[in-house]
Amino acid sequence: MAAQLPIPLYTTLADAFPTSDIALKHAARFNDLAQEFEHRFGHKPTYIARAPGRVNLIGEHIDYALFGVFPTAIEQDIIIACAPHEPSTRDPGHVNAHNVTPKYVPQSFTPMLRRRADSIAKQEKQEEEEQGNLYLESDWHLDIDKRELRWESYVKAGYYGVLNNYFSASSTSGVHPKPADILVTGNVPPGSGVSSSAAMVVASTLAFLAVNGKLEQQGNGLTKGKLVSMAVENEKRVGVNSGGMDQAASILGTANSALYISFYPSLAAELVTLPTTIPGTKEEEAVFVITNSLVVSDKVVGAKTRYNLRVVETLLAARLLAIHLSLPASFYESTVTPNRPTLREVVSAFILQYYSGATEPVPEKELENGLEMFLDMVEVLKGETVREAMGFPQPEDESEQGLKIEEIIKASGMDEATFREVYLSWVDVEATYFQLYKRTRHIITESLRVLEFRDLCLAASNAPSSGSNISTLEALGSLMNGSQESCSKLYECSCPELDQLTRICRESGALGSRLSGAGWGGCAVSLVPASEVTTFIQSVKERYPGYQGLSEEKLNEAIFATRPASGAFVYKLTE
Ligand code: NG1
Repeated sequence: MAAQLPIPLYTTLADAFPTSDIALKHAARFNDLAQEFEHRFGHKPTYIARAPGRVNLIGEHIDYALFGVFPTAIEQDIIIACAPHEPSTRDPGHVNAHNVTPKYVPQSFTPMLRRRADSIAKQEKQEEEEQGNLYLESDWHLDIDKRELRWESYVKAGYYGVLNNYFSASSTSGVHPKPADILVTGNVPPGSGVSSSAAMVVASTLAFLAVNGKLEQQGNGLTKGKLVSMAVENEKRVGVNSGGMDQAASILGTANSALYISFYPSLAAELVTLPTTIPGTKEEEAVFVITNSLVVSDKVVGAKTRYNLRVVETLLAARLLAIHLSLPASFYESTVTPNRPTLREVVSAFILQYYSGATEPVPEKELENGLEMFLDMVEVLKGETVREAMGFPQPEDESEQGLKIEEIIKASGMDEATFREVYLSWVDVEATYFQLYKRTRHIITESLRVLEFRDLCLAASNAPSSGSNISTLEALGSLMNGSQESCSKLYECSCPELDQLTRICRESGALGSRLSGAGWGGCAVSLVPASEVTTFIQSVKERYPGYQGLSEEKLNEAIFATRPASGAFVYKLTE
C-alpha cells in the first residue's frame, strides 16, 4: 500500500518523472536552483526536496469530517535546495532561509528548547507514560506569527515536526539538529486552491529530514504515511486545522492515476485510473483544465469565519446527530479525538447499529447505502426542528436554519465549560448562527458523489470495452457540477467569481466544472473533451471578466490543462 512505502530518494531525475520530456523540463529548474544556492551561500546544496501541489477532482470540505476524497498531484511544485551550513559552528538547528522570489525577504531563525508549562506537562506526561512513551519536559519552539501570512512560517512549520519527532531527546543525548541553509522556489500559484501551502510544508519537512540525515537512516520508521501525518500536524502550526487531503495527495500522488484517499479508520490511498484515455489506446479523450478565478483566498486570515468555522460546524453537527442516535458513552470514548466525534464516525456507528451484521471497517457498499439513509436523518439538524424539540423560541426570520451557540450548548447535553473546552478552546471561530443542517447535507451528498465518481472510474477501467468512454465522462462531469452547486448553496464556500467562472467553463464545452480546494476564491477544475481543449481555453480567456487585459504569460499561468503527476521526493546531488 502506497502509505507504507519509503520516501523516494533519487540520484537521477530521469528516475523521478514518468517521461524523459518531463524530467528534462524539471532538470533545468533543479539546475538553476542549485546554481543560485551556491551563489547565495558559497557552497553547493546537498539535496533538493520537491513537493507538488494538487487538484481535488471531487470531495470538497469532507476530509476533516474523515470522508474519502479524490485528488491528484499536479506538475506544479515547490522545490527546496538545502545543505548543512558551512562551517557548522552556528547554533544547533540555526536556519538561513532564502526564497528566489525577491518579495519574500531572507530570514534566519534558531529553534529553542522550551520547558512546557507545568500544568500542561503534568497532563501530557501522564498520557504519554500511560501509552508507554518516554516523556521529555521540553519541546522545540520556533516563533510562527499566525496573525499574518509570512512565507517563512511554512518553512518553520515543516521544521517543527522534524525537530519534535527526531530531536526530542537532544537535551539529554547530545544529538543536535544541524544548522542549515535553504533556498525555496516554486510554481504552485499561492491562495488558489491547488495547495501551495501543503506543497511548502511537505517540501520543508523533507528538506530538514534530508539535511539531518534522517532519510538515509535505517529503521526510523519513516514512510510516506508517517510523512503525511507529520505534514498534517506541521501545517496546523500555521493556524489552519486542515484535513489531510493535500499533504496525502502531494506525498502519495502517482503519475497517470488519481487517488482515492480515505482517512477512516486510518489513512489509506488507492490508485484509481481515470477513464480519460480511449480504452486500448494512449489517446486522450478528456483532460482536466485548471482555471484560476484570480480571487485570492487568504485561508489563515479568513479562518475564523470560513475554514475553521466550517470545521467546528461539522463537529457540532456530529455531536447533535450522535445524541439523536442515542449512541452510548463508549462511542464517545472510542472516537479518533475522544469525546469529539466526526461525522464519519457517527455514520459508521449508525451503519453498525442499522446492519447488525456489519463490523468495522464498514464495507464500501454498505457505506454508500448507509449514507443514503443517513441523509434522511440530517433533517433533524434544521434550526426550526432543534428549536421546536428543545422548546426554544423561533427567530423572527423564519427561514433561518442556523443555530445560536447557546442553543447548541443546551442541545449538546454538556455543561458550558466542558463544551467550550471540547469545541471552542483550540480554535477561533465567529458566527451568530451555526449552519449545521446545510453543512451536513453538503458533506453527506458530497461523500456520496465521491464514491460514485470512484465507482464510475473503477467500472470503466475494469470493463473490457473498446472505444469511447464518453457516457462515463458525462456522468463524471455531472457529479462535478452537482458538487459545485452544493459547495455554493449548502457549504457557502464558493464566491460570485467562481460561480461565474464554472458557468463560463460549462458554456465553453466542459462536461463538468467545480471549485477545487477550500474555495472562497482560487481555482476551478473542469473536465473537457480533449478535442475541445483549445477552443475551451480560448473561450474562457475571452469570456471570464478577470482575464481581460492580462498578458499571454499571465493567462497561461491562470488557465492550463493538467494530468496526474508524481508525488513528493528528494533528489540527492552527487559531485
Ligand atoms: P486548500 O485550500 O486547497 O489548501 C483546504 C484544506 C484541505 C481541504 C480543502 C477543502 C488545508 C491545508 N487544506 O484545501 O484539507 O479541507 O480545503 O476540501 O487547509
